Amino acid sequence: MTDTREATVPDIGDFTDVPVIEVLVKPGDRVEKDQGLVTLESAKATMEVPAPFAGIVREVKVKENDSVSRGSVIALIEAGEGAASPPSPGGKGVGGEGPSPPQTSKSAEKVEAPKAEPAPARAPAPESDEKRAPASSASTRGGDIAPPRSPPIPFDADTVAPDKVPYASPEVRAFARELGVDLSRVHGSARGGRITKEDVQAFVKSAMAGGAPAQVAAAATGGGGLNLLPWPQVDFAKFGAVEEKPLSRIKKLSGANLSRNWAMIPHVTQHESADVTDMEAFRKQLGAENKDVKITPLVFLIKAVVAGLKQYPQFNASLDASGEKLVLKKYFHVGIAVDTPDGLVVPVIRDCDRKSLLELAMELGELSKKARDKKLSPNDMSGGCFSISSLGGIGGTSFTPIINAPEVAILGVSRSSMQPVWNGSAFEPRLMLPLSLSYDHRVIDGADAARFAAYLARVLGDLRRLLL
Ligand code: CAO
Repeated sequence: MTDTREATVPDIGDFTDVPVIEVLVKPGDRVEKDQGLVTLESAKATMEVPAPFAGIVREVKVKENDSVSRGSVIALIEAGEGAASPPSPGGKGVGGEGPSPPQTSKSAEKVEAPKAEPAPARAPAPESDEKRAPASSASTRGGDIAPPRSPPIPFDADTVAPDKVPYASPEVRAFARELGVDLSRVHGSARGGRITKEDVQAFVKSAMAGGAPAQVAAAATGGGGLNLLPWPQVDFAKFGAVEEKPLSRIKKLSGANLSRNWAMIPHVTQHESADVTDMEAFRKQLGAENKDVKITPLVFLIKAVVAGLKQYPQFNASLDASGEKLVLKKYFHVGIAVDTPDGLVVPVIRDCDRKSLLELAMELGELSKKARDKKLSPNDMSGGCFSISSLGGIGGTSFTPIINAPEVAILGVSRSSMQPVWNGSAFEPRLMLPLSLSYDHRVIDGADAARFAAYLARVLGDLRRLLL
């Protein structure tokens, strides 16, 4: 007896009617648990809906450009390692057009796929088709193993309104990425506004002739507007033994974000130092009283940052898409950079102004674990107002963190150390915490940054100020 079940869209946060931009399997394909079935492109991120179990795809229920929400059925999968499979319907298969397999949804049991895997919002460097993982040549009893894929193509919701998701095939998207073209700016000439390769080419031509905004024209001509030399091509093996190791998916995606932010935001970093001797004594006392939760200096920093954002609202802001207006936020969601084996991610703790130190400590522990277990959802990583990047558990005396756009500032924290501090008549040993505040100089003046950083130092030096 066969065991055919439905694979459905899992919890994808607040999104509904999310477009399917790629169908990754066809009837007859053998899939492993967690292998991507389709790629969805929400307003915040691109995500794959993974297979909830291993088996043979019997029917694909969606096609490109369909819209799905939580619970929508993506495919019928016959569960199990040894599921017998009919031959794959010769190359045509995606979009559920192939012949229906014997088991249908009538007998299918609903199984929600594991949480969709998010991809940070920005495209990784394009990979040529040849460089992608080799297409499967292995034919198993169950059919073809769908080849491992390059990361989904992300969607930058910060520059594109959700109702303007660019309508283009994966090939056209890859082509646009290669040329550095933002598809949201390309007019689609095909039916229903679909963007063709020719549309992208025409756009690039127009950009080169000065018909597109400067940044796009610059990207399309390969220089990012900076008139840069090409990247050095070096055969390192000429100089000694080498080994090649592909960058992780998170590294590729966050790398693209970091490059954009570094290149497009005029960063300045203000360094400050806070006397945390008393704070540290209080932290130790709290830790002794609450052994079930780890209370690190970071939670005090979150509290101090929230107080700073209230005092200096221009730090709790973003430039709007036109770059001419500041959007001031009345909520206090703080992003925390978390180091994971695969790279950096920034989950967000919401409503930090309404949470106690202990609540923040618990949530920080949960989010860091979720990040390291690769379980963060797009929702966990969106909505941040300001980020903190703490390297205090590792070391260092200062660094220059990169702003997490569209935020306008980020606080870097290094390791506290005992320093001799002059108290007016003698040197006293005090525990000093180095702070590095990077800010977007288009939005924040140097004097305000110095005030904000000094304010943080004052609050951390005397936590009673949080009550003011
Ligand atoms: N000074 C001195 N000690 C510090 C400290 C500081 N500024 N910050 C943390 N510590 C201590 C903690 O108290 C803890 O000590 P105990 O184990 O004795 O209690 C130890 O260092 C380890 O702390 P932690 O790193 O586990 O916890 P955290 O709350 O400070 O940080 C997290 C949590 C998730 C932010 C952190 O683990 C992490 O991933 N940091 C890296 C972030 C990163 O990569 N940033 C760079 C991004 S590039 O801009």
